[in-house]
Amino acid sequence: VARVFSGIQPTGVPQLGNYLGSIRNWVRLQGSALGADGAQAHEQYISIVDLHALTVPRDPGRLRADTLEMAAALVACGIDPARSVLFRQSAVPQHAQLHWALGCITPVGWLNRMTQWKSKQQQQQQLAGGGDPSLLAGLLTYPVLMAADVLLYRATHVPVGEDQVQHLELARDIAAHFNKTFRRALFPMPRALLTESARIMSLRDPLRKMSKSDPLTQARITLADSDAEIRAKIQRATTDCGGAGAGVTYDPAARPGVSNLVAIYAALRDVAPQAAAAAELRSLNNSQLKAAVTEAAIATLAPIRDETRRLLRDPAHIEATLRAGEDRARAAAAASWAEIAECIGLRHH
Ligand code: AQP
Repeated sequence: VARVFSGIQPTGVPQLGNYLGSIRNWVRLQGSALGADGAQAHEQYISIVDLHALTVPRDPGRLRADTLEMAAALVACGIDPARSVLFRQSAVPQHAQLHWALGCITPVGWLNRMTQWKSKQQQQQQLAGGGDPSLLAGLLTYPVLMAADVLLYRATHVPVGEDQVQHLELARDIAAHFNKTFRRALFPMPRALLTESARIMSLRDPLRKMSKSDPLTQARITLADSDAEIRAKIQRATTDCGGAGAGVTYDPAARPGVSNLVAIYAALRDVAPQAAAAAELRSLNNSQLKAAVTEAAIATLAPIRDETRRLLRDPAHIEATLRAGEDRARAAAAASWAEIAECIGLRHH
């Protein structure tokens, strides 16, 4: 059986990039075969990865509330807890156990090569003015936890965006290294399920990606925004002029602001490629383009927001939904861990 594993950090209200880049693909995967890869039936595990969220210090109450809100938003987006195993990572202790076991066979050099780690290092050094950056160990070993997430369920496919490809390659290297070290073909090699979806950029700085935790709230559209907030944020989005009479074009290098709006419109309206959406919008000026994007965004996001609000009125029900998913995830993880523990010489039942 093919198994798909996906994770999302409960680091705030999910934003439009999370939805168009990931969540919507997970919803679509529920109803389809794994496409080009040929695999037909598959199980899907979707984890709210609260252990990963700890790599940045967080207020405990806020983290718990964000986790519940993330679960409500995922269900409102169409994740069906009967068809996908939806669970909190911290409810399945084997994630942390496998993280430790894998960390003990992973050379530090492999982790030092991760570009995300290198850029975090640079950011912190700049913030600290070249002094002691006090980098936390969790930031370095984060990709090992991600490998543990995927390998624990023997996932065969992982939907990833470009920015996560390197981490998935590391997970494959760790899996191969484990299999070789313990002379057992225990872990299948997880494959990337590269999705077509575009990277959605910040509305304020279209050279950076849209992010849940961007301190500039105007830079992102969240799944909780009111229609008025969506309208105001898109109206104030950074645009760039393509010269007199240029109209709308799709050219991310030369016109990142307008191209980001085109990419958002294309994703919302399911038009591909982006250049085809630009052709559709060609005759509009920038403010008409913003109106078209606003209309598409509200049409998609308003029902999700209203359903999330409705679900959040009954937190006990969301908690019960998560617990049911966690029972299923724990059963799979316990069986998997027993084999791993047996393999490496730990107590296994
Ligand atoms: N801007 C984006 N465009 C397309 N896809 C995106 N994703 C995130 N931002 C964009 C995808 O969403 C999935 C879940 O993300 P995550 O929460 O695990 O981590 P992230 O990538 O760090 O997301 P954020 O929103 O930027 O969170 P913070 O601010 O906490 O770091 C991933 O598959 C990601 O590719």
